[in-house]
Amino acid sequence: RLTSALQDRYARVDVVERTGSTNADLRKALEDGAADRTVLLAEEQTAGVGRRARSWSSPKGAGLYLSVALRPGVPFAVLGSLSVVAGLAVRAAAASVGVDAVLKWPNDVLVDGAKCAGILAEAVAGDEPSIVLGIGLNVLPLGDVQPGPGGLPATSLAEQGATNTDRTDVAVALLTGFADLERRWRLAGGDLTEAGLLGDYRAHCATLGQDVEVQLPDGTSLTGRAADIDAAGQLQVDVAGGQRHTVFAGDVVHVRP
Ligand code: BT5
Repeated sequence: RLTSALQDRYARVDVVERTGSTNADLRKALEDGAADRTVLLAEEQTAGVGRRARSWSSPKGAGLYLSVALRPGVPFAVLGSLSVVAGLAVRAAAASVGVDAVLKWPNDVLVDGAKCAGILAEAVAGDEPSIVLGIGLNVLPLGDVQPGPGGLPATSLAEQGATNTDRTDVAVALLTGFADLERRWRLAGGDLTEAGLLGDYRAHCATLGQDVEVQLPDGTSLTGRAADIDAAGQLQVDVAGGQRHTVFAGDVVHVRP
């Protein structure tokens, strides 16, 4: 059902019972020449990964664990903004089953202060830049999960009152919506403003306007006001003294809501 519903939008859709990580599998597949718009969905992951070597809890049948391999033909430098596109697609899929989620920059989808989905974009430089976009979306309750960065607990669509928890239906909504948004993004050369997506992101981003501490990948951190998101999906932080910093990647910890 999934494969036939998606055949117009994707070159290939595979569903497997179990794998280590769908992102790792598609990274390898891209190296081996996989087509643009290849999807892999697993019922269970035994080594699901988050960012910065964290793990993603992926018990059998509880969530959607899927990745999309893309060769979008946009410059390597703007590939990161695809996380924003994916966040919007997850938000819309949750909304389609009656769950109102918000986005926490750069890659978390939250409902009621808890995390129901995470996004992992892994770009590969080269003559033809490519990217694997991984999405983990909790549909049914997971059991015990370690709270994430900033102490975020986990939740699922079911626990948030979803009107439909059929994972195939949610996967079709998510991947259909993502394909349509990604097409717009691609046609705009990866520029979120051009694609008309920045307004939508701003409207649903819970990070903007907050006093935040951003833990940067190099181990340092930055404290200030999350002022805006730019067309490349980067966070603009106004620090004390009035300087504006552009943050490409990091973990946001809310200082004061
Ligand atoms: C993420 O990392 O949020 C990105 C997660 C991406 C997962 C997908 S599943 C399909 C594809 N294949 C993969 O192997 N990965 C992708 P990060 O922001 O680093 O958050 C990770 C943290 O969230 C962990 O350290 C836990 O504390 C917490 N966590 C782990 N599993 C969770 C879950 N299922 N739901 C909510 N929180 C979780």
